[in-house]
Formats: sequence, structure tokens, C-alpha cells
Amino acid sequence: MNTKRLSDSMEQALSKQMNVELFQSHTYLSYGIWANDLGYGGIGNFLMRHSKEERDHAIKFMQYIMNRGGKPTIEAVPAPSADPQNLTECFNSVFKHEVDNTEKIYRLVELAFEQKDWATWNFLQWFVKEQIEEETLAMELIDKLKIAGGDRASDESLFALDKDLETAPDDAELARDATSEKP
Ligand code: OFO
Repeated sequence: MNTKRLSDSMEQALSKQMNVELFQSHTYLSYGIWANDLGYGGIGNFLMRHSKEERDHAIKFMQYIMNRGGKPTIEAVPAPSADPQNLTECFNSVFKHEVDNTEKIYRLVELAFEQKDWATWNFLQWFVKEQIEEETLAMELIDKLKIAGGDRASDESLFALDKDLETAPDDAELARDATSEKP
């Protein structure tokens, strides 16, 4: 008996997204190596932690497809984006990667809606929320670097930024959790 609870097109689309998450993981890992190589151990550590989060996202897609009776397919992971030229380019690229990924998640939500696949729609809401956090986190990176002086930041402020990112939380605060005491 066929127990698959996903349409073929949804199974393929979710599997494709699993591979996109692995590509994101690859890219952040390679950016982490780049930052480390320049001596920014804290920034490199932050990017590598983020690489792991992206792999975890891939695992969530993999597990969901299997739970619904489908079979995900691991594809060849494309080479990560080229090394950035500087920290501004690196953080801008992180933001762009996250926005691109959000667009992909939105297309999956649309597909689930069209197919009235409410289980998948519900599963994807976790990613909609996650992308709000990840875009916010990427915006904060850009802001922190801007405050430190951007490409003309002094060694002292880059040292402080590097230290800050070594221990920075991996998740941004969501508006839904804000209160008047803690906006
Ligand atoms: Fe950074 O995003 Fe995964 O989903």
C-alpha cells in the first residue's frame, strides 16, 4: 500500500530545499574559514556555528519528508560562493543568502497552500519564523560592523567586534517576544 502523504511535486520541492540548506551550510563554513584565516576567530566561530544551524535545517527537511513517507535525495552540493573581499561584503552576502532562502521558503508555503497540504504548511511555519530571526541576525551583523566603522574600522573596534561575535547569541529576539519592560 502506498502510504506516502506528500505529492510527488511537494516531495521534490522539499528535497530540493534540503539541498539548498546544505549549500547554505557549506557557504557559511567556507566564510568561517575565510574569517579565521584573516585572524577573526570570533567572527569565524560565529559563521561556523551558523553553518551547523543550516545543516540542522537540512536534517529537519530530511526527517519531515521521511516521516511523511517520502524519500529525500542528496544531491551534489555546489561550490560555496567565492571568498568575500572584506567583512562588509561578507556580512552583506550573509544577509543576501538569508533573503534568498526566505523567498524559497515562501514559495514552498505557497505550494503547500495550493495543494491544500496543511501538514506541510504547518511544518513550514517553523521556517517562516526562523527566517525572521535569521534575517534580523544578519541585519544586526551589518549594523554592528557599521557602528565599528565599516571598512575603515580601527583595529581596536574590529577586535571588540570579533570578541562580541564569539559569544553572541545565535538567535535574534523576535518582535512577538518583546514587552514594554524589554522592548
Ligand atoms: Fe539561514 O536558513 Fe536555513 O532555513
